[in-house]
Amino acid sequence: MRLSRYFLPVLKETPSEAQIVSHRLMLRAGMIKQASAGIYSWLPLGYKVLKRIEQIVHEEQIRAGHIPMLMPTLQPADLWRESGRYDAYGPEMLRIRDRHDRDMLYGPTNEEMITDIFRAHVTSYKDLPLTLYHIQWKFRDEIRPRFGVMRGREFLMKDGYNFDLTKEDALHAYNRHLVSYLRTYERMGLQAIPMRADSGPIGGDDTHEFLVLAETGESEVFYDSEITELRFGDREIDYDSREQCQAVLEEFTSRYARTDETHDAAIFADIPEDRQRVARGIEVGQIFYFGTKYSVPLGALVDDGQGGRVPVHMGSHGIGVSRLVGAIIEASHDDKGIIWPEGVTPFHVGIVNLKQGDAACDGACEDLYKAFTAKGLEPLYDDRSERAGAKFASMDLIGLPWRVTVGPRGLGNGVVELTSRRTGESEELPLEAVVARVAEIYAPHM
Ligand code: 5CA
Repeated sequence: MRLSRYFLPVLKETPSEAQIVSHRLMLRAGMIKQASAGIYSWLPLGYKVLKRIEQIVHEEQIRAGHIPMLMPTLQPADLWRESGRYDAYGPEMLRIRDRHDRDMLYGPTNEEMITDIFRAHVTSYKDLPLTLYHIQWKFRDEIRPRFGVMRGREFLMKDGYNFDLTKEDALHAYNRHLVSYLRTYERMGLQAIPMRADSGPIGGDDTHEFLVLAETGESEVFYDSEITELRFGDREIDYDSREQCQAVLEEFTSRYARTDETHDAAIFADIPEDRQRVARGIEVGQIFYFGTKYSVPLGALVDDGQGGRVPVHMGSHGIGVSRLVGAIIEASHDDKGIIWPEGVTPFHVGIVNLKQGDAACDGACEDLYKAFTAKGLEPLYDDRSERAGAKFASMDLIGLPWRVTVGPRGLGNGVVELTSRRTGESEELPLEAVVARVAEIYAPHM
């Protein structure tokens, strides 16, 4: 993409309405524009990051054996009357009446709708296990939408639902989700710690939230500092293996880590004092096992192969896709702007032309642009006739992890400069070498 042809409405002033850094930076970098409280348009740069996050979520869900689909945003109220949640959900649910006076709602989550699809089509244990998921906009009429996309009213969620014959099978699905979530967040450059939590309106006994530690997080968390040393890394896992998935769950829940809802001061006090941590975190996902809470009232039964019909065991599993954009920025920025992890960056590399209109500089930038593109990388070429300082400031603000600077002096020596946004360190390389170097950096992320 050439910046002169792009739509990147960066703001010079710091918006006064934004209280936390991710919200400020998303507005300043021209990623979002508020439409009304807690409802945002995703401008091109923000939309690109959102799509990258979605793509990682899809890849990791499919890797775990889960099946993508798409359910609508509007749901009939009658389904929620069947489960008993139509009244229970309260004022967070946006209720709508259509022209035929039918009660509808903008879905805050999809347990009822997916169970309705399941009961219409699945009648036998032979079709289990089954995990379906979608990535779809949700609406929760939050009393205090704030912090930009962090606590929105309309927000994008990945929500998945498992259907299993037995509790043991459903707990395997729970563990499988835990493993796939660990991989998902690490690919985004995040450490998200599973913490024992409360199930709230979704229900059930077993639930973990995934928290990214950040001072601006809305949740108070208590943990043993040893848990922050755990990494999933690039280990291979067989998602069908109960033992392997269970072992990962045990490893990642072997140290104390809880949100304030389930915090137990007595157990916490037993952790050596120098390892006790009280901090704040951003909840970027949650997994639930709730057994037959929805399958019983909605009548989602299967024949069990032994002459009986039994309600299926279920769980649901959510990732806050749009919230993640803010969470990643909270975890990765400096006073100049955003620093995107390679896994989610909107463009792989920025090209800054220090002397627009100079034949050698323009030619070298065009060559780089073509060479990066041929390697499957997306460059953002700042081809505007701006001062170098302004070009650097924009690049720093929008946070591409790598920048190539092309100037007449370097070109005279046959080199351009490759700079890391994270460390600020630069190295001078010939054109072909810089392309190979950037391609090598991104190889694990392609
Ligand atoms: N049905 C279950 C799992 S699919 C469910 O709805 N879980 S949830 O309520 O925990 O939401 C899943 C994730 O969505 C949360 O972990 C959080 O990251 C994100 N989320 C929830 N509310 C908001 C909101 N108001 N704005 C942005 N993201 C949100």
